[in-house]
Amino acid sequence: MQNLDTILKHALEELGGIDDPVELEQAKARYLGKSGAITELLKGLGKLEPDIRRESGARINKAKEAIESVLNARREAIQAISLEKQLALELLDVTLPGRGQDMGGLHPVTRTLERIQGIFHSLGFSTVSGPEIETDFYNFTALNIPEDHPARAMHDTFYVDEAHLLRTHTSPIQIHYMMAHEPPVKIIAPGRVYRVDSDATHSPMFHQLEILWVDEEVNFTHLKGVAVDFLQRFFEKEHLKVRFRPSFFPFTEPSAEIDMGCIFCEGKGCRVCSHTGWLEVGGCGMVHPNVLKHVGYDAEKYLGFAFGMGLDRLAMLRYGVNDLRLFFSNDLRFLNQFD
Ligand code: 2NL
Repeated sequence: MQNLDTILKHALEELGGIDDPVELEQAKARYLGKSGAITELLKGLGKLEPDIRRESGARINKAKEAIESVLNARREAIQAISLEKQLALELLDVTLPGRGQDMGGLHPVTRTLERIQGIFHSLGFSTVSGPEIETDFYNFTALNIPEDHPARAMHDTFYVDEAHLLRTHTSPIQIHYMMAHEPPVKIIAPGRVYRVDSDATHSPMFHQLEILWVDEEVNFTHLKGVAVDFLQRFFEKEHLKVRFRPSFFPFTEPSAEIDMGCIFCEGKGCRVCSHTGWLEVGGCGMVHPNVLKHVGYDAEKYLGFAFGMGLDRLAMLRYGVNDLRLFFSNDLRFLNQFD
């Protein structure tokens, strides 16, 4: 029985120092396996006197239990260490749920343009585009804007070099188109335009939209009909009031400003319409004969109307946005509202 104490002491010492699972099972076999040290002692019990057998059996079983409990504790500790190691290795847990895919959305100005195009296409107009870098001729001269006109000044126009500039309006798109096509011309020209200007209502880059119809018998009533129909459909107000105020543009004669009843106060007067009950939405007129001549059209035979509007301004009115810069700052808190 001196032997049992030695075996137990060795077993506890040995098992306590093992940190490999295979080694642990091999050590277990040496003590508790078929011919393990403890098992051999149990086998020898049969040869002993009943009294001594009972006492020895109890002692051996107690030792066996002690070994088993250390063994279990070691097994758990080894497992915990190995899990710890594995987690450190697998920093990327591919079993976690993914972040999900956010759906993209169209920019409010793009949505406004698509809506506007839908209306004009239904009236038989086609969309055309043109270059953003222009020459003096397409941006000014062809549009009957004189050499000394203030719009040509450096402080209004971005010049690329002596001969090139960033278009200040979408009108040159229509000059290109008319020089390449004979009437009838029935087009809308949307696009980016650039001016040296920046505050809550002006951005150095903004969007315009112009409408042009040239044919043998186009007159101001066609202009009124198209403009009024467009505004009523765009703002979804069948009885929206529209008025035409005399104005001046070098490229149209006669010219007018287009106003519509304020959609925020229904004409009663509010901050948005400066308490006038009216909102300015654009300018228009009959194409000046000099413009027709510059593109090579017979100004005796053809007439046309044109009107222009700020696309960003239409988007602001439609969505109730009060700062133009929100459209161009790419702030997702703003843009996500349009998804
Ligand atoms: C405005 C005013 C306007 C036009 C644009 C035009 C184009 C050609 C010939 C004649 Cl090719 N006119 N465009 C005419 C009158 C007004 O725009 O307030 N735009 C935001």
